[in-house]
Amino acid sequence: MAERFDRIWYNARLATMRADRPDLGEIEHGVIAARAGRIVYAGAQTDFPADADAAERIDCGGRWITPGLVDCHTHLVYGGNRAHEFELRLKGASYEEIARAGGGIVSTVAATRKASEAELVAHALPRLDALIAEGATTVEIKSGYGLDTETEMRQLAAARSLGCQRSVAIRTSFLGAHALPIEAEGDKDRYIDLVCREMLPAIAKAGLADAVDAFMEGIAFSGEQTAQVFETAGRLGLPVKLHADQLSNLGGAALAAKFSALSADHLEHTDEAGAAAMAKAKTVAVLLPGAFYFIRETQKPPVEAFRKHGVAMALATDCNPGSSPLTSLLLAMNMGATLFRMNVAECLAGVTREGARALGVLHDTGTLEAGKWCDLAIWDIECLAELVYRIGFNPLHRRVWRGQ
Ligand code: DI6
Ligand code: FE
Repeated sequence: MAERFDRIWYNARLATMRADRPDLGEIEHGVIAARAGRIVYAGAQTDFPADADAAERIDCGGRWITPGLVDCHTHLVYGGNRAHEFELRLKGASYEEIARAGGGIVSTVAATRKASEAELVAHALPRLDALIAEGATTVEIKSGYGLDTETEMRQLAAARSLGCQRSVAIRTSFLGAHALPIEAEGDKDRYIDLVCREMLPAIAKAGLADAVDAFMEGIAFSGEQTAQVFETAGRLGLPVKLHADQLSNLGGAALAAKFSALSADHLEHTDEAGAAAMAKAKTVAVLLPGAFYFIRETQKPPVEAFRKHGVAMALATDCNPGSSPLTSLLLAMNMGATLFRMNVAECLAGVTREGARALGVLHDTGTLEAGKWCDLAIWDIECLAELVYRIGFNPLHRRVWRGQ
């Protein structure tokens, strides 16, 4: 008897993004078959049983299918906005100057503390919807605008709740070590103690975080303080990631590698030794061209060194109110190519396979392969390079999340 599927997409061109296939793992005449939300078959039409039965068969009209997109680094739950700060920057103030003058992250903290969970969700939904409208099926969301236990937990709960309101997988990261709150009165060590003793255990117990992140930087936390957070995360069984070497080289990439971090992110100021350490630890480099562009950074991340050492590169929006008010992975890809000279295959892998790897969910999504969730983006394009090349144009035809 013929095998029965829930849905079959046929007459499609597939960019499977499989790591074991050259380039983008393209298949010109492809079929995807799904059952119970998972891909059962993704491959050539000729190898697919002609008598396969399905509740629904969808003619893709020769369109391209990629894995659903993965935005592996966002801060999209927050209160208020920072348009005023943007205006100050237009008058000449730098991102660091504003942060040091009590603006920046801590001003978003004040607005986030005032917002209820429902308000945080309502404020974030349009941003999430913008990502979804371009085919995102997995989105990471960080806390880090609460900086006290209650608000950090509310931010993470709001992020989780977004995942119930939309058909998208949300992965959360606890970023208590993002900035120093005003009430800490300049005492970073004491605050990190609070993060490790109170916030992290409470958040782990509540199951609110899938990973732990930190901001290691002159205007944020030192390597020692970051290590303290990572050791605590390790004891609680949570994987780590790091905002590393964004504004200066403090050795963040190497520290992330030392803790076998899932990813080190930003990396504009990372040196070759950092890249080599990341390669050894299989830590993914998450590149964030939106932030590079928006704060008019001039130092580019060492893409050549990442290639040379075989470091996987992901691309993400870094959606946040201060340094990257960006809600477009398509634009992030264009920026990755234009600003960082990544090629088309690297850009597409960056928002699919490598984004999934950076979140530790590559076993479940990020490529078109049997066994994974059937998360698809179906595109009205002639060739895949169009996804990277165009600016401000969304050719998404349909998005499929878990086979629906
Ligand atoms: N690096 C960034 O680019 C964001 N956070 C971080 O650690 C900026 C967050 C903000 O300015 O609100
Ligand atoms: Fe960030």
